[in-house]
Amino acid sequence: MKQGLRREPSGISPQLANKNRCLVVGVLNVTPDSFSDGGLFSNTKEAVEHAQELIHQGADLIDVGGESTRPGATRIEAFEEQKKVLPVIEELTNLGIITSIDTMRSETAQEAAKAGAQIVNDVSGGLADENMHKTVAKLDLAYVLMHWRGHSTVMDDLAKYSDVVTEVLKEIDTQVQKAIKSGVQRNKIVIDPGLGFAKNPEHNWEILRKFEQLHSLELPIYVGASRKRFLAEFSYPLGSTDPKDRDLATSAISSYVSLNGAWAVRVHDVAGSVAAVKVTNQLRN
Ligand code: PMM
Repeated sequence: MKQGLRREPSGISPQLANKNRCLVVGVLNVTPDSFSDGGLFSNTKEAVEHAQELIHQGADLIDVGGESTRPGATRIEAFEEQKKVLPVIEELTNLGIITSIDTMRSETAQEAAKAGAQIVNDVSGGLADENMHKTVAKLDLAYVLMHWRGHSTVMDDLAKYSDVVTEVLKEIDTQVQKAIKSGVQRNKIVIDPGLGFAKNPEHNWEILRKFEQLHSLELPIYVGASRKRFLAEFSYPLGSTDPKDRDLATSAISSYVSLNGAWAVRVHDVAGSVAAVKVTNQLRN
């Protein structure tokens, strides 16, 4: 198998840069309704404890989000989002834990950066908030720019492609160019194909099968496959509909994308993906 070169963004903490392998990002959704861990960690103390547990399992950093992007989810107000994520980021920063902020809002990205977040993870790639790119440029942080076509209420209707990989790459490149025009340094950008966002299961599989084409933009690659619907048929126990039972399948995806040069995987079950990326790193080196 042809293995893609693993790229990483510049300006990230040496703690991350020195790993020299696919990073494992632990998901911390401080939301009442995220589809996979919804409601469990919605107060600061519990959220911080869960993040510490993920770090204990080997997570390299924690992605903190306050707004659900579950299919069909409705939006919350910015102040509500910030009320949930900012105390958690502040506390994790005080504990020496590296965080990214999962938000589509420039204002939340800015406040999260003040609280200590080191990476902005924007599932809309700058499409949801016209000030996001300018804000990221000013903050001078690494920026995960995900492929996105519309908010959760409409995204399933937007899953129409004649050639999914080509179109996703073209749309990502458009946003990359816009970000650069707004002052974001190209070497701070990480791209993400946005599995499950305006994509049906077959679209996700097609993107994964043709993963090496994602390297054509010569930017680091981030992958969020964890517990998503397209893994449902590979649940264990077989036939389970509980998203947690997609963790073994998620680890299999982590092995595959790590072997193919992903910069990072975003996962709920950290232990499985840490084992996966460490094993595949042996094979890559
Ligand atoms: N997926 C979710 C949330 N944030 N961020 C990036 N960069 N990529 C993703 O695929 C992604 C994301 C949705 O999953 P969740 O509700 O389980 O957190």
